[in-house]
Amino acid sequence: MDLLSLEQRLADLPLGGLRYFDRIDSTNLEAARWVDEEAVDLALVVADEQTAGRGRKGRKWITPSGAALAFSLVIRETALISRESNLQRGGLVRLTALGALAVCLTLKEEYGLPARIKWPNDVLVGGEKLAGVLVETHWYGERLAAAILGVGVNVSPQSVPKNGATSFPATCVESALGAPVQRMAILRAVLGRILSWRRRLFDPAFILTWEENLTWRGEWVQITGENEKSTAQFQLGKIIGLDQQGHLVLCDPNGETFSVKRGGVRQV
Ligand code: BT5
Repeated sequence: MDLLSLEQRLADLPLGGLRYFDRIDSTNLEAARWVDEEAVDLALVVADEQTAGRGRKGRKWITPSGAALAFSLVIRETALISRESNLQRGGLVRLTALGALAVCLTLKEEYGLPARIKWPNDVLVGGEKLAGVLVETHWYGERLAAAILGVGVNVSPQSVPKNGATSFPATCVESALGAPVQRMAILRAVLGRILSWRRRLFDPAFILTWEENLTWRGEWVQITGENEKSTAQFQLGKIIGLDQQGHLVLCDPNGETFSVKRGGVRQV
């Protein structure tokens, strides 16, 4: 992977600029620095290797060289997410889902893999994590200046952290497929889907498609976050689907419905 071949490969996409690094701390951090230098909407940062890749809540994301995809897209059309009506409709959650859905649909449609989204931000194949999404916001005072949509995809087996290095089993595209794949082809396909679904972020079809691709629907899971009353740590529920804010909707063992805004799920 290098800047020239990336530029050629992505030439037909309406990107707001491209920065490529053989090695960087984190593409999300670089995108934030670029926002400070006035990055425009759809500016893209790609790295071959990350030395301080970021997961949610201060967790780490591992990206060794030559094996994975790590990129961040600057979203400056923040009206998209910060307009009051859109914030109430879960603008930022939808942006996280946009990344996960684009990876999930690419794996299904281009590679025939049975990919699923583990709410809210992971992409699984065969119950193992193959990609993660991290959306971070950049504020000037009280004004949302940009959102940064960061996506990491494990492509070849060297990208998969060793046993015990992750809290959840991990895999990669090539192991799931049993064949070599081109990182830039995946990047092109994921970006294409991000761009086309971004226009439909608040359409009913977006939540529906996201819901269709959720893993563990109809199954019992444990919540690893909070519900609307902040009391759902480890609460047991059967996944029903999503509401219009992109919150996960479940029913508890008494048949009562509840929703979860933040956190994650794990199988029981
Ligand atoms: C995520 O967080 O899954 C978000 C990952 C986002 C990474 C992209 S890469 C481009 C951009 N730049 C960045 O710096 N970040 C974004 P979370 O759900 O919190 O999962 C993190 C957990 O996943 C870690 O604590 C590990 O257990 C596990 N993990 C770390 N690296 C992994 C990998 N390569 N494959 C599978 N699991 C991994």
